[in-house]
Amino acid sequence: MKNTINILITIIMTAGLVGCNNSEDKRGNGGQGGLATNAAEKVYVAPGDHDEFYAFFSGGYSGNLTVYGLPSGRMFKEIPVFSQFATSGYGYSEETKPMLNTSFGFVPWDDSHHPDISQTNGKLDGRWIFINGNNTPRIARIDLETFETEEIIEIPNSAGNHSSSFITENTEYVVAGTRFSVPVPQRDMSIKDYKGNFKGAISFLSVDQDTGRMDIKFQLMMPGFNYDLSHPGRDKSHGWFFFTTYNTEEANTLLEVNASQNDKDFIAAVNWKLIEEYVNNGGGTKMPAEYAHNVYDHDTHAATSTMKKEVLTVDPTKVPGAVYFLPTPKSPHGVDVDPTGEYIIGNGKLSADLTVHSFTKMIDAIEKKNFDGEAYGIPILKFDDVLAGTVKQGGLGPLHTEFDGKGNAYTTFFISSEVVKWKLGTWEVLDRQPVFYSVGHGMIPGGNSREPFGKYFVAMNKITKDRYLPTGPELEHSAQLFDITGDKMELLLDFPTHGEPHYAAGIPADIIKNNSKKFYKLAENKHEHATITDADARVERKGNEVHVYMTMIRSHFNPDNIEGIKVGDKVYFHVTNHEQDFDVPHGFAMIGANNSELLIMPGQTKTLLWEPKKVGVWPFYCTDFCSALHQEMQGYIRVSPA
Ligand code: CUK
Ligand code: CUA
Repeated sequence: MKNTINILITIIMTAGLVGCNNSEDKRGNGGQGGLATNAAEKVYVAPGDHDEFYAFFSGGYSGNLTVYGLPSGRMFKEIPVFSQFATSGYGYSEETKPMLNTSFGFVPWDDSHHPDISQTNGKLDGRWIFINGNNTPRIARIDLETFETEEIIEIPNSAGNHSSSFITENTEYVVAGTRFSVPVPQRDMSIKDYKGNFKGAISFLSVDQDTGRMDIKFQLMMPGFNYDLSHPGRDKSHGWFFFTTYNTEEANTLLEVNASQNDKDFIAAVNWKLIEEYVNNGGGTKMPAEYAHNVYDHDTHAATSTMKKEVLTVDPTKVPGAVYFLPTPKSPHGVDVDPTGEYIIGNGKLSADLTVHSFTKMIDAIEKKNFDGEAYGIPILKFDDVLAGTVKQGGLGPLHTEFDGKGNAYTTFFISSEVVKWKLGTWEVLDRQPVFYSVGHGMIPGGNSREPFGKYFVAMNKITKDRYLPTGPELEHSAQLFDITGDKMELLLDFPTHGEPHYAAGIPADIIKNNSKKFYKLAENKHEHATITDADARVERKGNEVHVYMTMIRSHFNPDNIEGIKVGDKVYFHVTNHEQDFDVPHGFAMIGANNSELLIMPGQTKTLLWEPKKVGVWPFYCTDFCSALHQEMQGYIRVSPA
């Protein structure tokens, strides 16, 4: 019977996707939803004026983070995080290569899904933004003064770090999860023996409040389910963290019929404060685990990579009261906690309804020890004991919920391509608007904090189809901006995004714009190969390694004629930008270099490795049009036979 239901759902999903392709008249209401009559006025940011919000969109398979303005939908920057980025030389320059180091070696790509901005007392504070790498499990921290990736830490014992990088309300912890449970420690074993033998590690990374540095405080070794998404408790539920699970059947092949046999999977409620106490009192077991911890230093303008050797693990059954399971229907995807911390919303992606659990009822049920058995020693709470309510007829394929801070919730529905606004507590549907098409996450600035800025809702749609001029088979994804200040959501704007944004984090521009760094002070440059005065510009040979200490300023390089280089040498160009003003970068490009160019900010030093293959006289030049004499910013290197 259940298999039949699943097959039915598959049919509905397919039909939903086909349905959303129906080419209605895009000028009519069918293609524009509830378009505001004064939409243009509401998104218009006059030339020279600034947007009200920053919005940071994850890049999905681009591995990066893009910065947009709201309400204009203008893209300001792409911040390289997990992927090599030739535009700035990130991951190509000698200084940034260590950022992409892992226990698997150099991994210059990842799949980034969920950015989250640091908080203090449950409010956005704009110090840092964190983002997960899904594929080779990692978490990155980006500094919001420099908008540069400062730290990447690998997560051992896990695979598919998807339920990440959500943070607790004082940025005490950033969390990492395991979408794909794996043998821990990794070993050669039969895949068929998955059930009962694989583990799902949930990692809590402490964050140093001064430097932002992350450290894996402990890993909770959970049963081998798929831990999909997570959300921290807020306010009254601060101290708890909630994780959705699917495949609680522990099937080793997830053809739909196998993975969705259970009518209900779980939301795992983790009392991290209790585990923190247990660990601080010497609890937990250290186990060998290799993982890279990469840190970029803004004084030396260079990254270092350290390979860590062990991690502290915690068996949840050893800490009574630390973990409970809340039954939640139909393979929940997103889990979201409202700003008061009372409601825990599980979005069963194969369901039409939303399940809302009550934190207060959960605590009561725990106190009464009213359990519905256990799974691997972890108590299962009774569904009816923890249920606060059900949002009926919401739509089809609910994925994620955001909050406006005024008692309303906004849930995205992938299959029925719509956003549904509903009331917390009464579960009444207040409004629904179509989106084009198949929305994943939505985002309200601060929407996952205690104090959302409930002015705009951004829908991040998976399918673009006919929304823009066609660009061949490959299209950028489409975002849609809604005004949510009235009773009904009003569509204001479509804009393309970059890569595949799964989630975004928005913040009022005022919180960060005045702290944004303008340039690096040359006098404070502690790069080991910096050239601070022109008199120090030089070429040094050490065996077959040649170090060129080069300076650049409008509009010349020093030195600009270099001889004495031989085929087979390793030439390191350490280039220091001597400009001391906002927005005067210079570039450095070398013919035949098999990496990239460098884009060097004022006061900064970057290094390009060049291994000349051919005898001759070879030019290099500045890649950024920096002055009227930009074209004069060039030089030559003479390469002689080995
Ligand atoms: S996920 Cu992509 S739509 Cu990675 Cu948060 Cu749900
Ligand atoms: Cu420097 Cu162009």
